[in-house]
Amino acid sequence: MIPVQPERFLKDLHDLRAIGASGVGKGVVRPAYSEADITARDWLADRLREAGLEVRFDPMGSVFGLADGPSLLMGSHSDTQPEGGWLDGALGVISALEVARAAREAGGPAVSVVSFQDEEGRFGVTTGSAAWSGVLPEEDVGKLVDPSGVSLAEARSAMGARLGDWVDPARFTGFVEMHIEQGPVLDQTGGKIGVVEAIVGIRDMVIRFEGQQNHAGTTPMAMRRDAFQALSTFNQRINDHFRNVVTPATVWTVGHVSVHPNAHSVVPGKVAFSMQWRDGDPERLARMEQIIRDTASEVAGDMGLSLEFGPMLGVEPVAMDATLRAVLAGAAEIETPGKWRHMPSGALHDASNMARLMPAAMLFVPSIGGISHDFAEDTAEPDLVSGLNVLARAVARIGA
Ligand code: HGY
Ligand code: MN
Ligand code: MN
Repeated sequence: MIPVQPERFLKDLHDLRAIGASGVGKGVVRPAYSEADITARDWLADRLREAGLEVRFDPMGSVFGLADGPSLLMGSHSDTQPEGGWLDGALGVISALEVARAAREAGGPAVSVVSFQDEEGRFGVTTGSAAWSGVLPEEDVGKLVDPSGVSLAEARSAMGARLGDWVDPARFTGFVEMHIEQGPVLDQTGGKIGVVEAIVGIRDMVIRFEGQQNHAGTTPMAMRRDAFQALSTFNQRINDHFRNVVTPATVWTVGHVSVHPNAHSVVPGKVAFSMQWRDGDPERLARMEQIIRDTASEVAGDMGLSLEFGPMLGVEPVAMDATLRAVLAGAAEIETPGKWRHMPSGALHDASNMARLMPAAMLFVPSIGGISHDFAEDTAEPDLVSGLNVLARAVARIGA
């Protein structure tokens, strides 16, 4: 087992949490390329240097700490959702730092560390690792803009001269990511460790309806071409149409809505909204896409509005590497006997993209109340340390 130091690990987790602290509970606000995000990456770069690793920033702003020669890559992301939890991504980055540092102090195995940029998708879907793995073609990166219209190119320029060339994936023997579950399963079953079998696939696009902006008092209901009513009708119809296509594990979300002009006394003429759906079956994702496109066209036709689909982003469902999974499971049985399980991931992770480049595997620890993507996200510290110990035991086996 690699001689990790839980106190040092927990201190670094809390020091990282302080960068972009929201002031609400343990929450953090570190959107990709924000000042807090870049400060956190510089802070991490210093820790990686102190650990004796070669620091590199790639063209997207993902930051690596590289061991010499072939090495296992470990990590996650340090950017957050607009209202982020202190552990989503950060746990994977800091546990990787601790394992890499302790392994180096113990004379091996060689472990490199990464914090990917924009896993939380301010600009896309797991943008940094998607660009590195080719899931997101280079020419599409330049077209990405965030919901407020800021382009990725503009936001990324804040990282200035830090940005360098792509790191060659061939130097890595595999990728291992620890992450909070972000769901209720371990919390509700008293489980301590999840060994991830597979990660769901995702589709995400912006849909726009445009009707007629008008006076909210003088425009009779029958004469309106109300963009919000179109969204409302669309949402109700897809929920009906999905009924015989989806399973209890399928999810779909309208998370971001902008109504124009967003005023009490104006019939909204425009609406733009995010349509995101996830499932483990690519066939089902494709069928849902067809239903979404057909239903939006039907509503636009029925209500006399125009319709526009934005570019669709996505990542395919992916299975985790069986060999790495078996080592994680063996370590979990030693560290948390009978308190671990194989389980799927309903959340997307950088491991989804890494699995295209090399053998990839993930480890979960419980989320209190199953809460994540919220300032209230939290995990009991003994559970964080259990996860670290499972990693330390597994990486000693993997790297041997
Ligand atoms: O949305 C996700 O699944 C990830 O947390 N970005
Ligand atoms: Mn995450
Ligand atoms: Mn997340």
